Amino acid sequence: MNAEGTDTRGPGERTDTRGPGGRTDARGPRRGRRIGYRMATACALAGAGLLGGCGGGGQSTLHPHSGPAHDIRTLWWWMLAVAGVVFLGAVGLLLLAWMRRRRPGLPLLGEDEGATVGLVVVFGFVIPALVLVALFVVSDLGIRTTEAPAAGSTPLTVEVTGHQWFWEIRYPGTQAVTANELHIPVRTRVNVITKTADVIHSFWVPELNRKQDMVPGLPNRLLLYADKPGVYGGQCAEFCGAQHTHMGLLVFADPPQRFRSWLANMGAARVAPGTPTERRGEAVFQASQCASCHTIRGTPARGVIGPDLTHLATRSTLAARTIPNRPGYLGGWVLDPQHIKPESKMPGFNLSGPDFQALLAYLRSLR
Ligand code: HEC
Ligand SMILES: [Cu+2]
Repeated sequence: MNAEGTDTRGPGERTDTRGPGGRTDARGPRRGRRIGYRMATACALAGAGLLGGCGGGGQSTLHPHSGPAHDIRTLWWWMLAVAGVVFLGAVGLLLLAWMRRRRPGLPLLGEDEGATVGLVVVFGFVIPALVLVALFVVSDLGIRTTEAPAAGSTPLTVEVTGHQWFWEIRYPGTQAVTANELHIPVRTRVNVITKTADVIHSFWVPELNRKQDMVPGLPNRLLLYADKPGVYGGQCAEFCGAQHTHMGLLVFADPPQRFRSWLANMGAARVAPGTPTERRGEAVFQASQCASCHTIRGTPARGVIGPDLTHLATRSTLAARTIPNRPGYLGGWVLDPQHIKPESKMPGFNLSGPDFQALLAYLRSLR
């Protein structure tokens, strides 16, 4: 690309309006090309932004992947259409009023006071009331598919508990506990029980179903179903404090076989450390307060303030989808979580080189 100020032509060339290329203006095509580059860059950036919105772990209500989400999208388009008609009607009346601003009375009706009052009643009350009641009936009573599944009607139940600011995930009937990455078998109705350990959160996976609040002392239920394998993004949808934005989750809809082996692994205790470094790392973990907040099944670590780390290395993201689960990020998180998620309940740790490396090796081994 040719940036401003890199013109290498000599002064003579500038006045030569008929160069070897047959150009009539030495500047014209260049400037044109520059603008072209800018347009291309702008388009590429805009495109990247759009793709970012619908790439892996998509999170758009307009890309449904289940029956309930389809119904929600249909309702969304209907609401937009109805709102559009009402809006255009109001704008039309405003334009009409403006065009006739110098003429007394109403078109067709003249200066009849009764007609004026009638119009105010119709447009100000009757039409809005009809439209709002109709949309209410359709959205609140019409969509049955988004309802919580009847008790015992699903082959699988998952318990998701909201914490400031991560999701704890349990599979009743198994030992499996994990965080922020919920796996379900594809094309299977799953009953999600939503709970909270502190404030009100809201569980929302837009491509699969509606939102479900997590209210203290009142477990709720939500149906999760994915019609094709994939990864679907979710987000806490109820403001819950400083790091509400960084309370994301991923739903993996796996083929049944893969789901079963994933669940079996999640239910097992941690893989015992295989190397001296990993063994040293486990000792550092037990000695550095980590164990007072985190559980690693198969070790004395039984803390419940932070996420269960028994199979940490199987997750693709850390800290509720805030950073990728890669060595550099993991190390950065352990040393200074407050930089990544200010106010989160995990303090930073000032660990020395070899201890720190051993701890990281151990955490990376928790498959
Ligand atoms: C005072 C409690 C506390 C202590 C002590 C603590 N943590 Fe945490 N930890 C948390 C909380 C809470 C989170 C969740 C933060 C979030 O996502 O908002 C967390 C998250 C993590 C995560 C990311 C897990 C995931 O799946 O996203 C790792 C890894 C981790 N801690 C490792 C450690 C290690 C290693 C130590 C010891 C050096 C430690 N923690 C000490 C509370 C603690
Ligand atoms: Cu929340």
